[in-house]
Amino acid sequence: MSNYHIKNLEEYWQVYRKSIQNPEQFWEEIAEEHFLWRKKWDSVLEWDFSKPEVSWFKGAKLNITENCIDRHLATRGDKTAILFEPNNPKEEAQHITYKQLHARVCQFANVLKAQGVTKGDRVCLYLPMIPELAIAVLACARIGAVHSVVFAGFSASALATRINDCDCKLIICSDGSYRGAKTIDLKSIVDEALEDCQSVSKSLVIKRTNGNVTMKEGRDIWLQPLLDVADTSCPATIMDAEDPLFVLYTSGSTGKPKGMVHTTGGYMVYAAYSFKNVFQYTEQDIYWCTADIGWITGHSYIVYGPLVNGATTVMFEGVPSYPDFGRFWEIVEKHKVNQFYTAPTAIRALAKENLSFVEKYDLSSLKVLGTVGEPINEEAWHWYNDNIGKKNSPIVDTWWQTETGGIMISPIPYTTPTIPTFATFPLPGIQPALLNENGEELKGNQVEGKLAIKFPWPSMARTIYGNHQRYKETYFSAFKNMYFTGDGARRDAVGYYRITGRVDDVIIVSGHNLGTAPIEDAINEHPAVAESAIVGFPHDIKGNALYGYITLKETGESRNHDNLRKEINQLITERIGPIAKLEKIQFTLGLPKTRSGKIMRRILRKIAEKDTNNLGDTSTLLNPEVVQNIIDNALV
Ligand code: 6R9
Repeated sequence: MSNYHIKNLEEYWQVYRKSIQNPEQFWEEIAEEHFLWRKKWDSVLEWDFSKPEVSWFKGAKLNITENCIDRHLATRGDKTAILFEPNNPKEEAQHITYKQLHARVCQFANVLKAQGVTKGDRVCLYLPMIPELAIAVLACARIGAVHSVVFAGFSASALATRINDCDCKLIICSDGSYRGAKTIDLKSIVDEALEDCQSVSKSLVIKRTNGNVTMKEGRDIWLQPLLDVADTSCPATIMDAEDPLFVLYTSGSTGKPKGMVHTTGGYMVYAAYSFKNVFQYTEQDIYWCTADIGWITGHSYIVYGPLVNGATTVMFEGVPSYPDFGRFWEIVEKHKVNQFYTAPTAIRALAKENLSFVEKYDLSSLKVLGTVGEPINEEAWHWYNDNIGKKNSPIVDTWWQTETGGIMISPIPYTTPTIPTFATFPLPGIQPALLNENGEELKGNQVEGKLAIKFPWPSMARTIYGNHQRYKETYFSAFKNMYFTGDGARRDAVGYYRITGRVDDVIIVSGHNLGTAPIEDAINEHPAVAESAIVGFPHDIKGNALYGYITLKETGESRNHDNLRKEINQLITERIGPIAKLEKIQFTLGLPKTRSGKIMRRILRKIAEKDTNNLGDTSTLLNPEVVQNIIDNALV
């Protein structure tokens, strides 16, 4: 039996038990068999959650790019590593083989070296989803520089905050980016950000849109001419397993964004292991994750996880709605995609559109469908299952976080029977716990509480850049000797986990704990509803009452809003009980979302509480315009 690739439920249990009984032996066997180390570790795991300090494979030496590229060259040199699908469907797709990727990463790494970047330096990447983004990530890793990718939808001030927080020495950007019908002038955003960034002395600029840009003398350099003359081989800098690989920012409920620091050895092992199992990747498969490399999902499951496994990973530059709502499915057909991984928000947006956008395409290549980022509501799950998977492709509802580095709770397709809205079982090596308000662990099944993790796993973030104290307070102070996720979950009769949402979204109404997700599920079942978000607001008798923000489908609904309110509450009563009925229902044009598609309930909560003077940090909002509209029409 191999620990590395699970193929049935019996094997899952055997492997899971082993991973709990003897975690060190479990991970050591995997690390030994499937990766290239320049030197083996002195110890597999050392940990102390009270400090907190965790190290995996201490003393080991490696370079992650040798695992992603070099060791595949003999057997997979001509296999496509990165399959690039441009924004414009008329522009040809690019197939970058492992050999070509090797040459391009080496050239890029040599350019970085020539610009004075050395091991340990932080490099900011602010780029669209073009191959150079993945290549730049790998080029940094090649020479031991720490990449800090900032999603290229962030504003200049958000970019500056992130650059300054980790003192980046250099930035890699592009002249512009294509997003659907729009062309965005990225370089001027970078110029504005750099006004406030003293640490950045150089900016390497990639040509993508050929727009007019201002190049600042002595700072800005076009990348291509440097690449053209760079050597196509570059020895990999040998790193310690616990050397930082990257910093990636995630927003907390308060304060400035947290720069989560991930290290090299453990991250590599876990990203590779979880990729292999959750997507059941086999050698000839074409795998596509629609996330942006600016998020953790892109780091672990577009770049590192797939490449360490020698996979073909699709990179898509565009958006699901361009040139029309069939674009995703057109790409699935065109490249015969086998595994498709996306977010519930994308599924809901596409499910609103006419089914003919799906039916036009042959989706028979699909074997596994995945979702990530937020709880998936039942209606969206069924739409995905029925219309995309044709009930033949298991849906893996993968729960994890920027902080966890890799997927933590997820079905294994063709192995774990799936149920809508359940992330099901923890992956091997992951030891979840549910806790009550007093911090006591709830044993057994049929329990609900706060979700924590009791034992280290290889890809956990090791600290917050420059602020270990905040790391300790945020994640290791709620419960003794456990990592606290900030999420709540229920464990059902068979031990399946269902994520109930952020615990800060739990609303206690008349003494009853209500998760936002199941109520929103019920609301979304109404045929007129596109999307919804509920929050609590203070209520004299109940303690809290529920305020629902509901966006209707764009079907020209001329329905009576009062009737609609009654019908929605009737549905909630049916699905959850009268306790979950909404006190107030406001129909909205849209919901405030972060750039990664999460509804910003914090803002909606403030509006419901009539506290709109200070909405907090709104720099990560994708659609600030809807906020004013919601305030203007608020039922307060
Ligand atoms: C990978 C990623 C993390 C938060 C997490 C949780 C929510 C992610 C989920 C899910 C329910 C899932 N979340 N996956 N909730 N079901 N399958 O999204 O990382 O951006 O850091 O967000 O997203 O609330 O705590 P990140």
